[in-house]
Amino acid sequence: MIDLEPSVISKALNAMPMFNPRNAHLSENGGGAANNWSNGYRYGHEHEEDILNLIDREVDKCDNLAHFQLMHSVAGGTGSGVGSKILEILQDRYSKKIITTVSVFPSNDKTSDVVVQPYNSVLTLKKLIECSHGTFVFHNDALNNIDNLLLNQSNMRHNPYYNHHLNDKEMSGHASFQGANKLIASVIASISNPIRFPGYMYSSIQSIMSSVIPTSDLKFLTTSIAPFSGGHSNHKYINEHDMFLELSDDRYKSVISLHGTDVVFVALMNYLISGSSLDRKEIRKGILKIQSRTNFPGWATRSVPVVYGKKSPFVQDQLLEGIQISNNTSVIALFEKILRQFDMLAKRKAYFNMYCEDNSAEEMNRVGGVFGECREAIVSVIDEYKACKSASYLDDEEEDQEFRDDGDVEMN
Ligand SMILES: Nc1nc2c(ncn2[C@@H]2O[C@H](COP(=O)(O)OP(=O)(O)OP(=O)(O)O)[C@@H](O)[C@H]2O)c(=O)[nH]1
Ligand SMILES: [Mg+2]
Repeated sequence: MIDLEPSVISKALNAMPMFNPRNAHLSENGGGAANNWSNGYRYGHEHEEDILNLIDREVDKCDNLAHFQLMHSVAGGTGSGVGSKILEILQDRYSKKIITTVSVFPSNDKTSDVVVQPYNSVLTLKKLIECSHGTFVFHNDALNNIDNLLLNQSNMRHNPYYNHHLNDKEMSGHASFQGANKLIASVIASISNPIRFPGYMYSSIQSIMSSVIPTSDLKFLTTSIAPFSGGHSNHKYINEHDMFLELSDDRYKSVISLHGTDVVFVALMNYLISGSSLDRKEIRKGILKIQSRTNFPGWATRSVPVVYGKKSPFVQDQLLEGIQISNNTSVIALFEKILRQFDMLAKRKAYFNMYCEDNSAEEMNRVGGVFGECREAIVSVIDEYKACKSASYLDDEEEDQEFRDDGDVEMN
């Protein structure tokens, strides 16, 4: 756990007494990274050895290390800048291990109090494109929407994921990120369920990731969690089939779908986590329904893998729960919006000086060049997600040409 504001770390340690304080990195100076990616990245660079020691110490305790997961925000200074440096460190030092990230994207709806958020987001996205093998995208707008939806639902106080720990003040204020963070925490915990309670399938991160990431260019993942509707009293009536439908409900997804446009699903995987046996007939019915309703591109397998997760023996409630991991084109809208905000600032070179080492014209040009490269990398991810909608996406043009040329020779 790393933050440049000591008060944040001490609050987190107080809230989580089980967390080993030796694994918390505190900045001596305090004060945070002032919402600036460069400050965070520089700090990470200067403290690389400390950060490495912290990681290595935990790695040494592992018998069979498979994977690293970075949890961060892309918009401030620390999560984005230090997070980017950590991704580089991990890629460099543990090149054979899988790296996934849980990346929180800021709200676009509200006017941001920090004007340079688009710069930080674009700089971080470039590192995610380079270093992460799979990124779970959590968009604060989508999480806020779920928040509001649940607040409007009767009985939501007892929702198994959401509010049953919130008191009245929190319910009425619904301020801060408490609800959003609970959702994120539930999803992350569920994703690793088959690894922590292994069954005969999907008990490794490789098998999960390879089911939802068909090519390394398409690696930005959306999640949803269920049940939401009806609250606790109806929970026991939600069967496997209902669960699948709820998981595919756009309103409960961690990235907002493009309204009015068809979202194409490259891959989709459902988890069913239960303390008792599952009804295979309802599962089959659910899969068929999802397959008929989901917009898969022509080249995709259309299969809907199902992970059968086990409930922790420490959890009293053994009722059915589910999550969905999908790889879909709704990230296009999110990334395009970030780029539009980025362009509005960058075309005027606004606040470039905050990212410069000195005030020289060369340094301004260097920063402009770096920003341009990052922008290009994001445009190419957007293009890839647009291209994957086509049925011929996986066709190799060069191979096709060779094939056609070979055909010509034979014909002659
Ligand atoms: N979902 C969620 N989003 C958060 C949370 N904290 C911050 N954010 C989002 O992340 C953005 C950046 O948060 P900061 O706390 O400023 O980022 P930081 O990484 O600590 O960086 P500095 O404070 O600049 O050092 C905010 O604008 C929010 O959009 C949280 O607890 N949950
Ligand atoms: Mg901070």
